[in-house]
Amino acid sequence: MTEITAPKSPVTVAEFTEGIREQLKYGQGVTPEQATPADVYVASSLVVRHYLQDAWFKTQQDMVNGNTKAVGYFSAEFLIGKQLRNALLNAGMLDQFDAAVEGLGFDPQDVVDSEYEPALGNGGLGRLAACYVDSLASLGVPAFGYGIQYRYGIFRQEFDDQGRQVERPEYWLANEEPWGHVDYNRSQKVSFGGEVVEEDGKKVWKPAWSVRAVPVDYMVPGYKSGRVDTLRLWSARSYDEFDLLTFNKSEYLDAVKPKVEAENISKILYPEDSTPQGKRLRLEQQYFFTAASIQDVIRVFYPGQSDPDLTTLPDKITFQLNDTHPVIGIPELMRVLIDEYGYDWNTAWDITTKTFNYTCHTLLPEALEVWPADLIGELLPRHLEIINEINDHFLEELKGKTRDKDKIERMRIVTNEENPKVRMAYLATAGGSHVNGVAELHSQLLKDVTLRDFSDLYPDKFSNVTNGVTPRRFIRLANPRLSALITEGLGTDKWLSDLDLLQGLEPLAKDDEFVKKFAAVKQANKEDFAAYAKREFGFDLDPNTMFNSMIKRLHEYKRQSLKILALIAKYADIKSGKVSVDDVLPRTVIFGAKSAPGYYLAKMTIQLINNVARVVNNDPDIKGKLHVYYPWNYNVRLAQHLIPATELDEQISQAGKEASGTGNMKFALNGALTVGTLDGANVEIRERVGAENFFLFGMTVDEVDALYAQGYHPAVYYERDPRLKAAIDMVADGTFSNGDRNTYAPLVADWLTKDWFMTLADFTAYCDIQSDIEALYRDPLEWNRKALLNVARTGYFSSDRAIQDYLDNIWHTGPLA
Ligand code: OAK
Repeated sequence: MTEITAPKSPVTVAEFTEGIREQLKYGQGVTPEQATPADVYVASSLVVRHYLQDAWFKTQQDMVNGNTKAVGYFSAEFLIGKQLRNALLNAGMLDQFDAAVEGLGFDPQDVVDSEYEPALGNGGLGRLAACYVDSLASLGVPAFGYGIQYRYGIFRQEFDDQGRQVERPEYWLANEEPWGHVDYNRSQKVSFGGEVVEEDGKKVWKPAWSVRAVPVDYMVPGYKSGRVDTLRLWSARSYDEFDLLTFNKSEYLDAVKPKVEAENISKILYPEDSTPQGKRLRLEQQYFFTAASIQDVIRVFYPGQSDPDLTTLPDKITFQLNDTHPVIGIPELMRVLIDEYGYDWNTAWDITTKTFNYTCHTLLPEALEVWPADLIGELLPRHLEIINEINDHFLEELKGKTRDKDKIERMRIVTNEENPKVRMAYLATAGGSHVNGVAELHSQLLKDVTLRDFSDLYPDKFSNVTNGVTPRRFIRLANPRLSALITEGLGTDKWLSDLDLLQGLEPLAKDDEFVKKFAAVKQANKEDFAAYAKREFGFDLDPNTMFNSMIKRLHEYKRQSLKILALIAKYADIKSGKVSVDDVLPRTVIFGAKSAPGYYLAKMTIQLINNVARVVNNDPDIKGKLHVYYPWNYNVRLAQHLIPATELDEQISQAGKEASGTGNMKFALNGALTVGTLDGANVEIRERVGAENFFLFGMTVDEVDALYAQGYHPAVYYERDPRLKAAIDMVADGTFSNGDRNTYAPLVADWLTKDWFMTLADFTAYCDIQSDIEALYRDPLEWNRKALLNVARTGYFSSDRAIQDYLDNIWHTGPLA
């Protein structure tokens, strides 16, 4: 058994200081007197990396030599957020850093703030992947996160003078980035296009062009585990800098074209989230990173072997496909096994299906990726052949399982039509061992609806792993005050690696003095957030109002419209005198959300929210009782500031549409109460915190289905509830568009005639629950008691528990010895 020690860390502040001085001198070429906070940031990051290096080596060596199966987490997105503080925490160097930096005359906050946030994801799926690699390393499990190092991450959101979203490029690599280690010597070749020919009775793919996949490695230090895993993000480079022949003719742009085209592959993250797309470049990206990763795994686990025994691959590593984006990896592994290593079909299929598993993260049918077979054939002709063959074998297998011909037809991986399509979710389900959803309700709906035929015939493949979030980033780093109070209450800080220990806070909810301390933490966090919002956005938040947040992607199903309509209804009531402003509970509503650039109604909703903010915040009749703020460019950093300061969290999607949600977990763990529907993980959060500590409203999945079946007419609800009518009329009459009735006409028309996610049908219930919320808020002790119970009872939603579930039920592996 190998003995594991915690990562070697600079025990003294003096050592950390000396490390920074050295890096400033030899790395940055500046003296401490000349250094800027950004220089100190780079130097400090390199010091941390330096101290983690041995543990990183050792983890890799033990992984290759050890007897524990590793995990390869394949994801098109890793929304990792800022690295420095997280690495310091996990490596046990936070205090040394603070003291060293202060000793050199810098404010640690300024240094940390110099880091540019890598925004390599759109939302939930990408942030989950980042939490999962943190937990894998913290549990001591050998793992690779495999993805793409996009040159441009999710766009930087700005608002124009009309309140509309404007997308700006997010060039996060503009400054020195000390975390990514570019490893040119371990690059891989990834090829595209061309044709398949027969040579000696064998299929041979003759690609037309290739790109060089260069790994950029990020350390993933485990929290107190002594282990450092690897996040390997591929960057696309050209093999040919330029075409000399063309260049000689002085056609510079043409000459560099191949380089530009190759490098385009990793240039930009697609800004879609749960919305359809079908871009060739996206397929290129998907193949690029999965192909490079599969070759890399063979290089790492079978070093120097020209004839490796790849039947052992499933014992060495298991691949988790984070939604369908990396599913092209399945035919790629088949191709590698058959064409490059000479395995027969059945052996290759056995290895492949034992190696892959698939997690689905959506319930929206339009978000399930389907690729035109033609496009796959053009880019990856050999893969299309293999996919067709997988389809044929699969249909044969189905014939042995059922006589229901319609069912077999419905389950085709490749559709039977003039322009056939490849259903990636079906390919993933057929080509792997396990399929899981991300919350109990979601996993159930996958079995009952989305993948019903598959679950009928392969019931054992299906399971659930309810999502989780890392307590290191989202409690300890985001909310140091609450962390200190939890540690005080429990008498230990072990909860950071065993979040179930939070249950120990339960008795303290009866202790008024403790509850008051808890309330004081929240109040201080609100004040901090107000100062931050002033600094960053120029907003004037009043920390003596209720802080009510809704942060997530802007999507119709998430129903930001419901929130804004309810707010407008309240405003209308005050304006019309139905409600006296003096009776209104002071509330600050904070939105954070990006919309996909081409999503018309979502973008119009952003504009509406901004204009409601403009009107309401400046209306003297409101006497400051209602405020709306929409900080632009919602990202991980903003989440870390806002979540600890929030008292009421909105999880108000239409039941049956939000696969899980992870913001809901972060808020509950930071002592916010939730107003929500029975959707995604809300269901499990409510079960755990208790119905009396959760504001439930709205239709259930069954009620939604019944209403659709019966025929949904949103205008009926508009006529029925005068509050709703007043709110919609106010949007329609130009109150929020300087009198222009056209601005929001498409949104109003959609609400009244389509309202696909039944915002109007849930409006009355949503407004009604507000009186419960406000009555409780008027009793601060009771509110905080319930909020504390939310903290005490949500330890289950740690990503450590989620990863343990994957280890036990799907990956069948564990920590290194
Ligand atoms: C993105 C692209 C395609 C399909 C799904 C997504 C996505 O981000 N889904 C989100 O995943 C989160 C993590 O599992 C869930 O919490 C969200 O409910 C889900 O929308």
